[in-house]
Amino acid sequence: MALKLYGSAMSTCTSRVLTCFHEKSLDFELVPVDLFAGKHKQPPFLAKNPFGQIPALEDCDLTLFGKL
Ligand SMILES: N[C@@H](CCC(=O)N[C@@H](CS)C(=O)NCC(=O)O)C(=O)O
Repeated sequence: MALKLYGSAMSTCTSRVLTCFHEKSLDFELVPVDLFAGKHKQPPFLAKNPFGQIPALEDCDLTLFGKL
């Protein structure tokens, strides 16, 4: 499976991406990031998105993320 979405289904920003994936019938894995436990501000996630915000999207070697 190539697409990995790091985020939380409870986050609007993540849900927006999930909606697009479903609309396009893409095969993906949702990797949960626990905002309430502050996991988005810890090194493993900051390696995906240095801004510490969900979601982050990995497609093989490519990582995409946004910032408000
Ligand atoms: N422009 C970004 C914004 C991402 C964003 O604001 N994520 C929020 C959750 S919906 C977040 O990570 N908030 C926690 C924080 O900023 O510490 C996008 O749309 O992906």
